[in-house]
Amino acid sequence: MFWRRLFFMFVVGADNMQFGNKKIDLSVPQVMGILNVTPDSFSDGGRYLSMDAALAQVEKMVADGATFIDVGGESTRPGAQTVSAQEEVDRVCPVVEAIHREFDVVISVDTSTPEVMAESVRRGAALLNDVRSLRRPGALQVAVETGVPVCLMHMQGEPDTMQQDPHYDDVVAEVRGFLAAQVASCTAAGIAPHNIILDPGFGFGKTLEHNLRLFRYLEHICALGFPVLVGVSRKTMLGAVTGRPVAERAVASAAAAAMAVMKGAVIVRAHDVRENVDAIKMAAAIQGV
Ligand code: YH5
Repeated sequence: MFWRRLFFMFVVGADNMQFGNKKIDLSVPQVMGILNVTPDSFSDGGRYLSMDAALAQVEKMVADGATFIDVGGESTRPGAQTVSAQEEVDRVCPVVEAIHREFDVVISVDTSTPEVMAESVRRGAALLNDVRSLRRPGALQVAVETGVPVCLMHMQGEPDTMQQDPHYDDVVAEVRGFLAAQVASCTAAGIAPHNIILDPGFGFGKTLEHNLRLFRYLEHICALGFPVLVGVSRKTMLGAVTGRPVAERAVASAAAAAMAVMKGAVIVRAHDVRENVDAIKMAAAIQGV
């Protein structure tokens, strides 16, 4: 797998990945803008999402240079309410459909729910981003059937309890081993290797020390030979280092994004698209890509 990818990169040329009808060159780092569609994000105070507000944010992120928009309707915060599959479909899919109609951007869905995956792809999503790595019953099967690329992320435990005393003997080796095993089961089930993106899952069942160590050795994750996506934007680890509240973490996010790209990541998942685009452009220019 690794050698095949290396052959493609150096002999065949540009490292393109197909998302629906769009080819994205992942030899150039790209930003994935985050769109939360949980009721606390764009609500009018009630439980209904304001579609206009959501689309205005997408418009801004696309204008700021986002290649992907990641639409998520399930909060993975500890203590967050679990939502039914139907409720998640109702939150996410109309937004996916509207983005697909109005913007020329790759739509990703941040979901672990097979019903949301299937319906989102029907309405124009071209990437399945699953923090549970397709381990929910039915998710892997649906992902295979849709044929779209998938992002497989490492998480220790489940969101509700994952930050209660996470433990690793060797965080880098364990995350790498988990991702390699997920690649094996996904390819065995019929997902094409060229449709796989990997993510070490910063903040998902990891202490500050685990996150920093994993970031320090991010090259070891990239060495698996798949495109790597990194999501550190505004996360608690940045607050722990800088002492800043979540609304003031854009600079720290962009700095970390540049570091991730220097270590080989190709997609950065971010709230502050403009800042992150500039940061990774500098990283890419210095690297010579
Ligand atoms: C990710 O890393 N993360 S949702 C806590 C925060 C800020 C942000 C309080 N989905 C990832 O963004 N998908 C999420 O500070 C993701 N990789 C991938 N692939 C959590 C989130 C966040 C949590």
